Amino acid sequence: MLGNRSVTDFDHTHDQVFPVRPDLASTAHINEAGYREAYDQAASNPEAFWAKEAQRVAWIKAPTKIKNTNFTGDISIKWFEDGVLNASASCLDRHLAERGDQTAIIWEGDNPNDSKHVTYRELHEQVCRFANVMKGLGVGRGDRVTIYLPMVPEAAVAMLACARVGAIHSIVFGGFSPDSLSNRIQDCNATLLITADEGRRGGRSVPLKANADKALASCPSVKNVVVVKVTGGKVAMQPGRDHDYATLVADASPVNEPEPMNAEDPLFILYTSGSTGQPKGVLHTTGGYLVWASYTHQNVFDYRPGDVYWCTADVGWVTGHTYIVYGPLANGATTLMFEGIPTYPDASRFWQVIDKHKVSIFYTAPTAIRSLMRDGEGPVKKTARTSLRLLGSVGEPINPEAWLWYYHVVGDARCPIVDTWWQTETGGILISPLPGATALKPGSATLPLPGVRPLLVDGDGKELTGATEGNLCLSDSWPGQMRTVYGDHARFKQTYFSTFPGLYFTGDGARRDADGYYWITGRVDDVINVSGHRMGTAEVESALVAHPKVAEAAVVGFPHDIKGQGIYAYVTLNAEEEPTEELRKELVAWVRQEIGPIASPDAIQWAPALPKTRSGKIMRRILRKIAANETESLGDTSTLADPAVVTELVQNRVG
Ligand code: 6R9
Repeated sequence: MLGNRSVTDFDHTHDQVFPVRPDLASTAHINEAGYREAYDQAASNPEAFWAKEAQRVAWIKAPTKIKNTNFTGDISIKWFEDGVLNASASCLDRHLAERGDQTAIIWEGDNPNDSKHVTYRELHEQVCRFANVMKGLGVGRGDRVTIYLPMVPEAAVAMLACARVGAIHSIVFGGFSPDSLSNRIQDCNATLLITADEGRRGGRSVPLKANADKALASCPSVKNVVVVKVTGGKVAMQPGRDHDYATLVADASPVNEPEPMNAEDPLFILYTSGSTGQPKGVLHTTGGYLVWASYTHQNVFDYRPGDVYWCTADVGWVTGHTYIVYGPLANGATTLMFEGIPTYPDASRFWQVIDKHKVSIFYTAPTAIRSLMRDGEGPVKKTARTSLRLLGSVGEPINPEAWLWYYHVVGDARCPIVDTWWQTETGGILISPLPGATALKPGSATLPLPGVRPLLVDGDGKELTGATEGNLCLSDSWPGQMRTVYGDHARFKQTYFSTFPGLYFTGDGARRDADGYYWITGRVDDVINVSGHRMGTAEVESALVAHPKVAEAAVVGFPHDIKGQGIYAYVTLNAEEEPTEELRKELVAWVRQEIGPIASPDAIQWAPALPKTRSGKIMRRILRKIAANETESLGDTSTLADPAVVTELVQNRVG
């Protein structure tokens, strides 16, 4: 049941097709014929296609070399390599003449009484001032700056000021622990940290500065800390190291020349989880990323001047980078930045914000939709939402039930939904409907954008054709692709290009139907997707085994109604330890403290032993089945060293 309606009320069939709305087919930036043409051009002559699209950003020196990419050998990806630009100037300075007084950022606070508008002119001035502050602190081209801020306009100011002086920003989500923050600072040797006294979320405060102080105890590279006053909460300031943001900015000059950057100079690092080891620093460069951000923001959301565009992500994730800051600002859009959560003060908040600010394009995650569905239609229907014309989804597969609720209840069957598939690594959207070109099927990300060459391969890397299911790869580069893992090119090559040589492997599985539509089935590696957040099972395991009472741990994902996937941990204790409820709680708290709240295990099962092959490999396939309660179909267990282990685990399954 969906609150007061069941899914069958929406005439739900899995192959239901929603044709392109005729008015959109004639008014959208790209219609069906336009899509086919663009797709063919980008495939047959990428140089010409992207030379033209590159003109959407402001170049100091326009590129003449367009594409120079190689998915074999050492893997080298270069786009627009002789072009010179500055991302901050492309997002700000060039809009001043035409739309200096237009709102760039609408900020909506956690408290529904707090909101403000920042114009392009004001944002430009703040960025120039803060760029001068950073220069004064000795930060320049190529230096790394870690940003650990809540959802306040200063987060966008900090990003753009880094871009302005040529520094590389690395944003760490405010929900990460001091340990996670310190690992990410150490990996890139950041010299400056920008943080806040506290964050605010759902009426509660998050102790960012206190967390930062803990992290910095093990980060000698950080010479300066700039602290934005958000709540005014009392925090310790270390003289000489810590500085008040407002004071520095007030004293700085509002005039700043943007640093001319090469298209292939790094713009940012963003850490993301993989199937092994510690999170890796995904590196994006300036020209290709910005062109891709602008191209996809304009066409996927069919953005038009006058739209009020709202992406509910946090700037700590890639979606916030590309679709709150860089894409919308590159296109001169009005972008809404929301500090709060969907359920505070109540489950109507999203829809009230839409009415308050006349939002026309709304982009959120399936997990938010599913959690709001629980409260039924009431909280939605008490708002008007007449300003809405387009809805978007990102972060994980959207189940058809959630899609239909989003379409019928939120969008009043009037707004197309763009289900956008992409990754931190891809920089921007790769597979998505275009509102004026693509008929929609609930649950399908539909078709690749121009310039995107997906293919499905079997376990041996053999291409599968026609309607089929397999491992999702990309056979050629697109401008927004990541360039390397910061400081570890070998890991880049190993992670993405070694499984299927010559192809970029996404880590996702997908089905392709007879219409060529892609249906992403989820990760096929040891990455789990919890509420749209990527979590490596290896990370959670290493946090668990770091606890003094834990001998061994194995972590898998399991289906979760709201989160998409939940975290299920099998824990083997040291011989002398007793498995108690108290210890279970202690381990959950331990993981939260080690990694952050998003990594909290949903279930911990005490495992006297783990199922292993005779060569000692944990058989995760079996652990996944037990966690999902699919114990009748455990598959082949003949290679197990001790089959009795499985019987024990099945009997004592939690949940
Ligand atoms: C943008 C973002 C990437 C992983 C990706 C896939 C999943 C994202 C999706 C989707 C199905 C969609 N994913 N969008 N799965 N349909 N529309 O989320 O980046 O945090 O790096 O996660 O998320 O599994 O591989 P990131």
